[in-house]
Amino acid sequence: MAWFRAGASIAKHAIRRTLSQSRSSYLVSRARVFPSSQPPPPSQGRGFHTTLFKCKEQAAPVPRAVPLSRLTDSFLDGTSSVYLEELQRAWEADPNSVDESWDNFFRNFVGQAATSPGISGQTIQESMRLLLLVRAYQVNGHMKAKLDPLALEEREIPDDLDPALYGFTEADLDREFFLGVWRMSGFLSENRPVQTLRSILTRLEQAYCGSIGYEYMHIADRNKCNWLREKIETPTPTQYNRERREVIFDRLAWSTLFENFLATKWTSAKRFGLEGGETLIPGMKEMFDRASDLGVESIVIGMAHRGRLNVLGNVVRKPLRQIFCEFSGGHQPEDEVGLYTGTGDVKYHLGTSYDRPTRGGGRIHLSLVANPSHLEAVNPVVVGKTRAKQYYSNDVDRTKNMGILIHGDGSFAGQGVVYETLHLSALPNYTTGGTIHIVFNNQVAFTTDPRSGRSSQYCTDVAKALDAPIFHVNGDDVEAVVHACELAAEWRQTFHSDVVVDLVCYRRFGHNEIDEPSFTQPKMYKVIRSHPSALEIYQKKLLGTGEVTKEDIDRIHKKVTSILNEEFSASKDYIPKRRDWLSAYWLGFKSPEQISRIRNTGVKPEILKNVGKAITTIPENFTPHKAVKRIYEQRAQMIETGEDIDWGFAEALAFATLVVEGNHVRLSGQDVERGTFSHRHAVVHDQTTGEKYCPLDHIVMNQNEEMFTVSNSSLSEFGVLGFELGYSMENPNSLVIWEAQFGDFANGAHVIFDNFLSSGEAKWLRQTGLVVLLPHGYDGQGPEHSSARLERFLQMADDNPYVIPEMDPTLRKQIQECNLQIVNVTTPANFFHVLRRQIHREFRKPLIVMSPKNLLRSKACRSNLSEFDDVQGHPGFDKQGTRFKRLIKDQNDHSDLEEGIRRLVLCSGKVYYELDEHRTKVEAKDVAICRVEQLCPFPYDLVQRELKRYPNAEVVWCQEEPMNMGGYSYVLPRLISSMKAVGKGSYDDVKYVGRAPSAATATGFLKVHQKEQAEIAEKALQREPLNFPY
Ligand SMILES: Cc1ncc(C[n+]2csc(CCOP(=O)(O)OP(=O)(O)O)c2C)c(N)n1
Ligand SMILES: [Mg+2]
Repeated sequence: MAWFRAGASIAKHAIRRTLSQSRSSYLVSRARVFPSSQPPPPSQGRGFHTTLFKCKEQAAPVPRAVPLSRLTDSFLDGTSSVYLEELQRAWEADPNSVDESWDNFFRNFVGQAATSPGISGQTIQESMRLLLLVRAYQVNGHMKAKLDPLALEEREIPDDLDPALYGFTEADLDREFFLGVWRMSGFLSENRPVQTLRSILTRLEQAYCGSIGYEYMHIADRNKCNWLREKIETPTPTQYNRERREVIFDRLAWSTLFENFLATKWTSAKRFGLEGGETLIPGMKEMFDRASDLGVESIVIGMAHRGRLNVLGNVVRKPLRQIFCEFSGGHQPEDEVGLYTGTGDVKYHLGTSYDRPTRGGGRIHLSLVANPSHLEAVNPVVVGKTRAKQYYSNDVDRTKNMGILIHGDGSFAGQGVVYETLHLSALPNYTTGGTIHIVFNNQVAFTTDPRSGRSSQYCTDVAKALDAPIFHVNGDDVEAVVHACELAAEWRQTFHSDVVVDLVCYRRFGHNEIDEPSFTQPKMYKVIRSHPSALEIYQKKLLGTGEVTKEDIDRIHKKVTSILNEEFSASKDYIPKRRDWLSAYWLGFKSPEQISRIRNTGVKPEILKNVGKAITTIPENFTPHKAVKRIYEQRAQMIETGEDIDWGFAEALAFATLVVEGNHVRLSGQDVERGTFSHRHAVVHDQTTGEKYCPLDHIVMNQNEEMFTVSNSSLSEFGVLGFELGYSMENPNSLVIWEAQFGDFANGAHVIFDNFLSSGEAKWLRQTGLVVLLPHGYDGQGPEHSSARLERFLQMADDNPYVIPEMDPTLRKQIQECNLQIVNVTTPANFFHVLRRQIHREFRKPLIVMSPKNLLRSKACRSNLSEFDDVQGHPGFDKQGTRFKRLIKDQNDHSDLEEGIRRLVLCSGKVYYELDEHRTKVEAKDVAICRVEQLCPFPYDLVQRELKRYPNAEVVWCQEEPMNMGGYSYVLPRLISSMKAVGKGSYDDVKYVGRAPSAATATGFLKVHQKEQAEIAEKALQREPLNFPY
C-alpha cells in the first residue's frame, strides 16, 4: 500500500530540512512522484477538482531541547517535551492535578507493554503527530478514496495524508505507537492504545480511502460526527451476506437489462438511460427498504431525465407494460375519449405514484413528481409536497414521510434553486425532517466537463453549508453504493436533516442515446468503450467468492429478460383504465370538462361576528406594540359596527372563516407575518417578553397550531414559491398562498410560473389552487416597486380571445377550461370572496392576485360587513347570492339602459379610485367607470351587459401601466370580441388611456410619476372624444 508517496527518503529529507531550520516549501504531491526529467502526463481536461492544493506545510520537526523560557505550546515545534515531562511528574504526584484527558493519556501510556520505550518527549510527540494523521484522514481521506470508476480523475492528494509529513518513515511501520483513548467514537475510542503504524494506516485507508469517500468533518455537532465515525471506522468493513448479495445482484440485473431492453426495442429513441450508473437502482431500492425498516411510510421523489424510466419501472414499479406502451406512443383510455387530456408531456417528465412492497414485508407509498425540463426546479416542489403530507398524516416528528431528490452533477452545482431549497431544510415552517439527495454524478453535463462547470472541488460542495454529510461513492462498486444509501437513510431517520450521496459514475453513451460523446470527450469515451458494466464487475466478484454460480447468473438474466419480453408483448394491447390524476384527497374533484357548481362565498353574519371577535382578541397579559394594539382595536370596532372594513382585516376574515369550515390555511413569503406594508400583523409581538401571539391560531376550540400557518420565509422566490406549489398539490382542502415582497420580485421564480403553475394541469393533469399575491400599483416608488408585470401572467393565459365561451351560469366552465385566474381586485369584500372562492368550488385553479399597496390604508377602499355576509337584500347580494364580483359596475345608480352616458371607462385595480375622484372633481356625471376585477378569464357576460347598458358610450380601456404592459394587450381582443357580439363597433372603437410604451416599468422621478398619473385621470374624463388609439 502506498502510504508514503515518495517513500522514506522524503521523510528523511523533510526531517533534515527542518533540523536545518530552513523555510522549506517541500511539496509532497502526486506530481512529485514523477522524476523531474519526466513531465507529468498531459491533462485530459477533466477531473473532480479544478482548484489545486497549495499545501505549504513543512514536514514535522524532530524534538530538540529548548530553554524553558522559550517554550511554546506547539508540540509540533518540538519544544513541548519539557512541558510534557513536567506534566507527567505532576500526574505521578497527583493524577487529579492534570486535565482528565492527560490523566487518560498517562494512565494508558504507563500501563502499556514493557517493550514500549517509556515516556519521553519524543514518543509523546509521535503519538500526537499520529493523532494529527488520523484527523487528517477523517478530514481529507475522501481525497484519496477511489471514487472514479474510470480512474481518470486527477486529484492532488493532500500532503497531510502523507505520514512523512509527520516525521514517520517506512522504518516506523512496524513500531508500536500510542494512539490514545479519546472522547470520541470509532477508531480512537477503542481500548487499544498501542498499535503498529502499519495497522493504523491500514485501517485508515480501509475506512476512508476505499470506494466511499466520507465528508463529514465540517459538521459542527460532535454527536453527529461520533455517530458517523462509529459507522465508518468499524474494525471490519461491512460485508453483505449471501442472501443480501443475491438481492443486490438481482436488482442490478434488472437495472442493467431494463436499459439494454429499451435500447434494443427502440434503437433511435431518446430515453436518457442511466448506463454507466446502473447501481443507482439497487442503491435506491436498498435505501427505501432501510428507510421503511426505520419507519418511513411514504416517499416523494423528484428527479430529472437521467434514469427516470428505470426508476419508474424498477423502483416506483409503474407497470412495465404501461411504460412500454407510452414509449410506443401510447393509447387513449377507451372510456375517456372526449375527456380532458391536456397537452401531455414527454415520457421522461411524467409523474406517478404506487404502493410498493418492501423487504420487511410492509408497503411504502412512492410518488414521483412530474417535472419540466428545467433541471432542479422540482426540488422545492418535492419538499413542499412532503411537508404537506406530514401535515395531513399528523407526522409530527417527520419520520413517516420523506423526500428524495436525485440530481445531476452539472445541475446540482450550477442551479441556484438547489441552494434555495437546501436552505429551507431547517426552517421550522418548511423543514421536512431531512431530504436525501442522490447526485447521479456521471462527471459530465451534456458536453461540459466539471472543469468548466463549477469552481468547487466536488459538485456537492454546496451542501456543506448545511452541515449535511456527503458520501462520495464509486458507482462501479454496487455494495458500496448500497452501503452509502443505507447509511443516508439511517442518518435521515436519526438526525432528521439532509444528507447527500454522490454516486460517482460515468455516462456510457452520449447525453441522449443518439448523441455522439466523442466529439467532446474523446479520451474519456475511449476508456468507457472498454470499461465493463457494474453488473459484469459484480458478477465477476460473486463468481470469485463462490457465492453464486454461472447457472445462478444465467437464471437471473433469463428471468429478467423473459419478464421484459412478456411485458413488451402485453404493452401492445395495453389500454390504461382510468386517468391516474386524482389522488385519494382529490376524489370528487372535477376535471376541466366536467361542470362544477358555482357556490356562494358569503358567510352567515353570526359566524362573521364570532370569528371577527376571536381574531381581534389579544390575551390580557400580552403587551403588543402601541400601534399594533390600535390596529387591533380598530379591527374590533370594524366587526362591532360592521363598517369600514379594510383590506388587512378582510383578508383575516377570509382566513378565519375558511379555518372555521375545517380548511387548512397557509400563507408564506418574505415578511408576511407583519406584511411588507405593515397591514397584516398576523403575528403580534409582546413588547416586554418578545413572545409571539397569532390570533388566527385561536378561532376554534383546541385548534391545531398548524391549521392556520403564517410564516416569514427565507429570502428566496424560486425556492419558496416552488415549495408552496408542492404543498398546495397534496390536498385540495387547503388555501395555500405565496406572497411576494413586491410583485416585481416574482420574476425570480419564473420557472415555477411558466413551467409548473401555468402549464402543470395541461401537461400532467394535476390541479393546484395556489394563490399568489403580488403587490402591484403605480404610486411613485420607481421602476422596481410598481409593477408585478401583470401582462406576463395574462400572456400565459390560454383562453382564446376570439371565441366567447359558454357564459350561462348553469353551463359555464370558463374558469375550469382556462389555465389561470388573474385578478386585480379593488375592494376588501371582493378580496374576501375571491380567496374563499378558491376553496368553495369543485376544482382547483391557480389564482394570481395583483394586490394593492396604497389601497391598504385608503379610506375609499373599505367595505361593509354586509358585503361579506349571505343575507338577501344586502349590498353584496345579487341574483345568485353573495359571491366574488368579476366586474364591478359603475357605482352610480344606472338603469339597464343609459343612453346619456357618453363614455364607458373600463379599468382594473387601484387606478379606479383616482378616476372616480377626478370624475367627482370635474363632475363628469356622463362617464361610467367599470372595474374589471377578474381580468382572466375575461368576464364576457358582464362586459357585454355593460356595453349594452350604455349604447352611446365611447369605450375606453384605461390603465396606469405603460401600453406594452398591464392589461391592455390581453383585454383589447377580448373587448373587441365582446363588442362584436353585441353589435357595438370593433377594433377602432376601443380607445386607450394609459402610459405610452416604455422599457422600464415606471419612472424613477416622483414628480414625473405624479404628472403622468394626473394626465391619465384627466384624459380618461376629458370632454372631447378620444382619438384612436389614444
Ligand atoms: C435549467 C436547465 N438548463 C439547461 C438545460 C439543458 N440541459 C439538459 S440536460 C443538461 C446537462 C445536465 O447535466 P447533469 O446535471 O450533469 O445531468 P446528466 O444529464 O449528466 O445526468 C442540460 C444543460 C435544462 N434541462 N435545464
Ligand atoms: Mg452529469
